[in-house]
Amino acid sequence: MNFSKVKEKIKNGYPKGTDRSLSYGTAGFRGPANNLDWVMFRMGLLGALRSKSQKGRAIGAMITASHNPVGDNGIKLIDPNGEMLEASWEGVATDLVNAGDVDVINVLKNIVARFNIDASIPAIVYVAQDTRPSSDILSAAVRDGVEALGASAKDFHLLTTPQLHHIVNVQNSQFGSSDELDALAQSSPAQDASEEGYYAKLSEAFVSLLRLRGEPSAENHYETDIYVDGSNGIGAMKMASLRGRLTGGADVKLPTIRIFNDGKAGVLNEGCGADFVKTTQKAPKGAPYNGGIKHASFDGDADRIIYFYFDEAHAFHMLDGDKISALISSFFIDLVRESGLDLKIGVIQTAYANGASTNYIENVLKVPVACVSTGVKYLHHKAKDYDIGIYFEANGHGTVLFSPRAEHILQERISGACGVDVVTGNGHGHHHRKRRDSHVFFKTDGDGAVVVEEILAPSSTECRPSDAEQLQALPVDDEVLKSEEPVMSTEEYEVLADLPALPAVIPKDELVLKHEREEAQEFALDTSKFVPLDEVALKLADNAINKDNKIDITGDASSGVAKDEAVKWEKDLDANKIAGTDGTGDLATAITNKKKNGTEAERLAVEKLLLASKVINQTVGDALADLLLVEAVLYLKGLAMREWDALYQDLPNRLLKVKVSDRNVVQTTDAERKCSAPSGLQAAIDQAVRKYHSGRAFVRPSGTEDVVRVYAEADTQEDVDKLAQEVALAVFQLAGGVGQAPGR
Ligand code: G16
Repeated sequence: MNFSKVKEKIKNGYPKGTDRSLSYGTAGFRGPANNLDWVMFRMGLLGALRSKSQKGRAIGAMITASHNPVGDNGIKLIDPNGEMLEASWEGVATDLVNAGDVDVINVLKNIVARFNIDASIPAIVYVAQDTRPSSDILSAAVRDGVEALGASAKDFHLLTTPQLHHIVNVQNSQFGSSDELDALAQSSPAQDASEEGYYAKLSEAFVSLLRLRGEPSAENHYETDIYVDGSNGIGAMKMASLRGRLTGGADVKLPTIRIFNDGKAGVLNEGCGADFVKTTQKAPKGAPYNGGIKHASFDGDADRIIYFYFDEAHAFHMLDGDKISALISSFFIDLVRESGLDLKIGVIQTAYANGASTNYIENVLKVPVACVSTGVKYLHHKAKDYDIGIYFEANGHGTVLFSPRAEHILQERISGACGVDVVTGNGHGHHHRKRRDSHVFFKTDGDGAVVVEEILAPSSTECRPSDAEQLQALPVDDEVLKSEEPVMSTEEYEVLADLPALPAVIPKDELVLKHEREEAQEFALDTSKFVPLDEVALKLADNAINKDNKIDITGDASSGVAKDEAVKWEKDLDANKIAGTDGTGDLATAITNKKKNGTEAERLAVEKLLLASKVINQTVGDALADLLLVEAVLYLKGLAMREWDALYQDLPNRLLKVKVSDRNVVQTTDAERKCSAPSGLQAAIDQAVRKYHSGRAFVRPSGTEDVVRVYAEADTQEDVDKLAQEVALAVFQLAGGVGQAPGR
């Protein structure tokens, strides 16, 4: 790799601007904008290397300081999947930025060696910026860095942070996991990897989701008008563009969105925006005080959203990230229950979550809650443990993640597929047929009978333990037998056989269900013949009924019914008498009817889940997408703001910040709920907390500003204000506070 241009640029354009050590924090690098051009240049270099290390996939570089004052700026890098930069590269970024000018080339060489980077791979970095006055010049510095390494930079100019995440994700997902990326691939941007593609995806899914409401009941209290505080930033501009794409027919009532703090007059984040509303618990300037009308505030780069409204007495009520999380969780848990699907839902919060919200989600909604450290990367990571992982920070930063398994199941349900192939082979080796993503592995025994070896299925509900038995027992259609031709090699079979097993084990036949995996799709074979599982079930039920005129409905092979479903049925029906007592005289018809009746509600729930998964931005928290999702949920549930607000009552809380000479002297543990340094601080916090009923408090160093944050909660506002003051004073005294002591 040729570094001569880098050397020259450092010397003549981007000398290091500080001796202070910087670190790539929760939101990349951030600080006063007048001393950041050299950081940007180095991040351009890093973006180019990261792209090369990812086989030339596009990397994002977003220039923003989000909620910080207008004089600050910053940069966050985005990985090829559209998510935050991988944690191991954060340290690399920190090392590169802290290197002296003369050491930069060596650090770059080390990165190339450490990650085994092929310098010849063409690289590309997608650059975008928020509306800060300093963003133009800093964007040019990033692009200079990218180009100094011979890579290309594509400038998207003004975007919200989540829009860039989305575009990077879409651009790269067209290549799947293919290794064959080259310059040609990069220069062919995916059609929808664009701002326009973003609007199209969100608006289409949103309007389609609203259409699923059906006739509103008399009880519908949805408020159509919403006022959006754009924090005088990029969110205002992009909300206006999105609003322009929201069109529907007479069958759907779209929200009327009005935007204020749109940047035409006010200053970015000054007295407005999500951070201001959350921390001061006050309305932003410019909010129209119309009783009962709903408002939403975005932050400076539109990745956070906070709702609020005024009641008839013009009193202010805030609905923060926790309330959004509670609303969305109740929506998703209801839909999952209605769909009858086996999808695991979880909610992720941080220590900032109001205790009342955790209590509501865990004890009323019965959804498990996990607590992790502040910073979207931690929440995002944890959310991947679930099929539907809902994460929101109290500050309004959050989204919902659908696992590949969940998306697959939903897609399968919607396309009406619950099918697997049943095919026999020629008696040698293992054979495999596939319809969509269900795979059956089988072999033939000496007599030519089918022995099902295992089923690789998208989910345990799609292909249940009893299915294997059903397939074994199924009289295989001669036609299907004859049509079989593709054969898998034993080696291919073994690759698949190594896939991790689901917990569900079929004891009788020692068959193991396995997760559908990307690799398996490689073996997709042309199939025209298959036997849907429902048909298998009915056929077997028929067989069973013909044989002894009764059916065991507890989920054994002959019933063709999933165990949990069977248990449900058993409560309603006397299994042994079913054919005679339900009036149909035919169990197969009874089963068909039962399935049909259940299906409409289930299908509607599945459709809603699928569309909701498209309304949201699954790469990162997104104020625009979150606004659409919240509006859709309120619309479908027919809820007014006050009804949403009444889900639970927030415990009074207070957020303060304390200026200290070095915020890193404060260290935390237990997802930031306990303070491990400086010594004595946690004891002081404990002592203060003990004095107040329902008291809770913690402190943590900010990742984006030079301060230590204090959070407190208690039974009354008066008590919580006192508690927060006491804790802030302890921080000031024990952690090197500067300036005026809190409360003095
Ligand atoms: C950034 C992160 C958020 C995090 C916030 C915390 O927000 O993206 O996940 O909650 O920082 O800030 P601090 O560490 O200062 O408390 P943003 O919106 O500023 O990018």
